[in-house]
This record gives sequence, structure tokens and C-alpha cells, in this order.
Amino acid sequence: MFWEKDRETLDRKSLNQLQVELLREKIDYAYKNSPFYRRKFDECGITKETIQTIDDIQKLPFTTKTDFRDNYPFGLLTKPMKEIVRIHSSSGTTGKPTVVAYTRKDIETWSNLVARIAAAAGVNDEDVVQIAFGYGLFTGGFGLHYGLEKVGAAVIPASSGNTKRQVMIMKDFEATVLVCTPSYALYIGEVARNMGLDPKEDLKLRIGMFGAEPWSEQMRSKIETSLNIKAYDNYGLSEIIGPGVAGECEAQDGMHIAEDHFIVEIINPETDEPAKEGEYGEMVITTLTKEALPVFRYRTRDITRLIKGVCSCGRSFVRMEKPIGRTDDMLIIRGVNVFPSQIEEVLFNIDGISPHYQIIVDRVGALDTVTVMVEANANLFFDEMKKQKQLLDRINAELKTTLGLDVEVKLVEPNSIQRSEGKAKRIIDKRKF
Ligand code: DLL
Repeated sequence: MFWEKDRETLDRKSLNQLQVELLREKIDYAYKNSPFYRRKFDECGITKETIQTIDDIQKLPFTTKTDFRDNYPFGLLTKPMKEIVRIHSSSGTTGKPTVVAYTRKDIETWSNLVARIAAAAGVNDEDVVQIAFGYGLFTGGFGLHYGLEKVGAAVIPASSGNTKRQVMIMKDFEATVLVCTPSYALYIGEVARNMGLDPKEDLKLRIGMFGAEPWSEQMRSKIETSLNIKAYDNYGLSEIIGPGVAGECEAQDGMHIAEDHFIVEIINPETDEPAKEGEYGEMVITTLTKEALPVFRYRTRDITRLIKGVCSCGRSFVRMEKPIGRTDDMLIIRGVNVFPSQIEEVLFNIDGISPHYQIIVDRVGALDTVTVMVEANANLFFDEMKKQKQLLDRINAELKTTLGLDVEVKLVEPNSIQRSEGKAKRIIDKRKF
């Protein structure tokens, strides 16, 4: 289903023209309204005339998380507080949070973008949508909320946590759509079963819109089976707008990026040069329509690649593959690069373990070590040692084949790994730098 079909199916030439026009305008606007950008653009000799074709975007300097931190809290805003109607922030792991703000028009743009990804996933005004993202400074709750109201769905602002209550509401209010992180969806499914419910018989759920963290195809099929739904991925980040940057359509073959609002590039994070067509690299995003906080060439740190060409759904917007991880989540273990998502893919293909895991990274002497904690299924954990040993050997062998690395695997008791109600914390890093 389309939300703004004319936009979502624009041919490439018109799309590029629109992007160039909007980018030129935004450069001019940022120059006039932001001391930060004026300084930055002056240093590089950038004016709107710099942009003649879409490739000229490469002449602009990058923006990074550090720019947000250095200008905390409101130094990057290009509108006075009088025109701001909402403030969010993302916590991050260290230092000050990243603060983002929206004008009334930005909220309107954001709601529209979220309405698009909801419609693309098949959500309509008949749906009852349970939003189990945290409502608060995190952009997930309110971001999805306004967009889904716009679609005309009946929105239940459940927020995250209190999982038994979530299940009760889901059943009693006959929710048809669940919105949260994929790891929380898995947990909700587990709790529903523990409460004696069979999602197929007892719930009306049909669609899941999940995002805010990386998740594998294997995890998708586990969630789809567990909750008896079709699970759609969506991507976004606070610095750019929040959720709504990209989302899957019914084809579930990559997430369409709203290219009439954003320009995306994939670069090699080490050389900063553009990646070759179809290659993995860091995604860099420029906003074209934001008022309060325009951002040029933002280094997302997310590693993905682009799928070009018109999709079977008819949308012309380029698609991004599921991000495989973040540059800052990549582990370098004895010289080998490892993303947690590679470990997840291996684990979730093996029977006998539950889809909950944690990765402990430590340093012994000069060597980094990895221990993968995996939860065994109840029947197996309390079964004979021999079967456990066989399972361990299998996990070890498959991890070695995929990662090219020996890692230690520990089977732990059912329910001993902490469940996630938001973004899952998969890595525990005990290294002291
Ligand atoms: O997580 C915005 C959001 C909310 C997206 C709800 C989707 C749904 P931040 O807290 O700023 O914003 O975190 C952004 O989360 O750079 C990615 O590393 C990661 N991320 C977001 N969506 C996905 C996804 C929100 N679908 C950071 N797959 C991003 C993989 C994702 N990673």
C-alpha cells in the first residue's frame, strides 16, 4: 500500500533533480541560520553553487556525533526556541546525550514519513496498533505514534516494559499490529506462551513493525513463527529525524529510503571514499527537508549496502539492506573483524538453543577473547551431558567456519540471560582500554 504514491514512485531523473534543488536550498538556509554551518562551509568554500549535480554532495564536509556533542544542547539548531515544538535525545553509551529538536513542520514531515513505512508494511485505518517502544526522550515511541495516528490506526501507547500487561492488553484490545524492537517482540512472544496463550488462537496480531536495533533474517523467522505475524524492518536514527528514514514494503527485500527527504551515500569508513556500487560500507545521510536541525553528510556508523532499481512493489526509492552492525560495534578479535550479527546468524540456525545470547569480550594479556553465552532449551539443558557436548561441538564448529576464529561457547541455564524491553545489549565488553 502507498501513502504518497506520486513521491514514492518518482523516476530517478526527477528524483535527482528534486534532491539537487532541495540540497542547494538547504545549504543556503543553513549558511544563513547557523554559525556552525557558516564556519564549516566557509572553511571548505561551500555555497549552494557548489552543488550542480548530485555527486557534488561529496564536496561537503561530514557531520559526526562529535559535532552534536561539541554543540550540546542546542548549538546546531537553525530555528529559535520559539519555533521548536518538540525535543528528543538519544542516550548513547558515553558522554552527553545527542539532542535533537523539531519545528511544527518537522513533526508533520516526520509523521508523514512514518505513515509511509506503516502503509508500506500493510498497516491501515482498521488496525489496532500497540506501541511497545519507550515513550520519552527516545524517538521510537512518539515517532511511531504520530505516524500511525496519521494512517488512521487506533494507537495504544503501551510504552515498553511490564510484559505480562502488554500481553493482556494485546489480547483484550485485540491488537493487530505490534511496534517495538525485535528483541522485545521475541520476549513478548515468550511471555505470551508462558501465560498459556497460543498467539495463533488467542491473539489477533497480523503485522509487526520492528526496528531500532540490528536483527538477522533468522531472528525474523523466529519472531514470525512465535507471534504468528509478518515482521517488517524499519530504520532510523535520532540525529536524522528518528524512525521513518527507511522501511520495508511487502516484498521484504530491503528497506526503502525516503529519497525525497534524504540523500544517502555509502562510503569506506577507513578511506572516507565512496564505496563501489553494491559494496558494504558506512551509510552517510543528508537531510533535505528538516527545518530545526538540517544535517549534512551525517556519519551514521551503520554498515550496510544499497540495492538499486525499482522494487517489485513499484517504489523507486533505493533500498538499504539490513545493517550488519555499526563500525563501533565491530570486534577485532586476534586481527579478525567480527560483527555480533554474524554470531547471531550462526546461533539462530541451530536447533536446541533458545534465541537469547550474549557476547562477552575480554582481554587476556595482549589477546582479545570472546565468550558466547547461549541459552539451551529447557529439555536439553537438563538432559544428559553427552547431548550437551554434541550441541557445544556443533556451535563451535559452525562459528569457526563462519568467523574463521575459535571462540569459547558456554551453554547457560534457560531464562538466565536478561531479556530486552528495548534495545538489546548483546555485547558485554570487559576490556580496559
Ligand atoms: O533507534 C530510531 C528508531 C526508533 C528506529 C524506532 C526504528 C524504530 P537512535 O536511538 O538514535 O534512534 O538509534 C539509531 O539504531 O544508527 C542504528 O545503529 C540502529 N538502528 C535503528 N534502526 C535499525 C534497524 C532509533 N532497523 C541507531 N536495523 C542507528 C539495525 C538499526 N539497526
